[in-house]
Amino acid sequence: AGKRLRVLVDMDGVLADFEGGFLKKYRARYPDDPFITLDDRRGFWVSLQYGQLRSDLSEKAISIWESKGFFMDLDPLPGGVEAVKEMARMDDTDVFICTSPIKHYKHCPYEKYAWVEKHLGCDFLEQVILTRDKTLVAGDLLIDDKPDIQGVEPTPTWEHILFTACHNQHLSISPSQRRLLSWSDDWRGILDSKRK
Ligand code: UMP
Repeated sequence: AGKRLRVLVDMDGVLADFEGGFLKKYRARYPDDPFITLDDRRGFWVSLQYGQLRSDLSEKAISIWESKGFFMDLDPLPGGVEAVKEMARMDDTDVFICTSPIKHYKHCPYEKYAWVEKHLGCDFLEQVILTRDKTLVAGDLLIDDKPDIQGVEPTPTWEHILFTACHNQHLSISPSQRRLLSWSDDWRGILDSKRK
């Protein structure tokens, strides 16, 4: 009897369309200001790239995800909800949603739970981990679109699988790092590669 596999799945940019939701609401709220198409996005931090475009745009970008309804209204990314549900039904597999809330806490933590309830069901609320430091969470795999995941633990237990997103698709990564190109890619093979 092998041990159970523990998979940590990020939310923004992996299950929920943060980038698409941001651009839509930014353009609606600031129709006369310049914007960055998803094709031109580079780097994990949206606020940083908008600030480089014009210094006042960093604050305007931040105002979008600090608004009520932003996280709740995010569309699911194709295949993500289905993949996570299938993982949760697999033998000897535990799946957790591991996501970092923004520090403006008025809406985001509540809406992340509400999003999980809406798209995955209330039983899945048991699987939600909100943390600003994912290195402290023990697991076999962390599927996440952020290229550098750091925190106080220098040697996290998980292997980071880089989930491809508009902001990281051009990044060259070390040969040892593995990518998941989308939820149509072979996530089952990645899970199997970690089973002993
Ligand atoms: N976020 C920012 N600034 C940005 C882009 C994203 O604060 O420019 C937020 C959105 C998410 C969090 O709540 O950072 C990233 O969380 P993870 O995807 O790392 O869990």
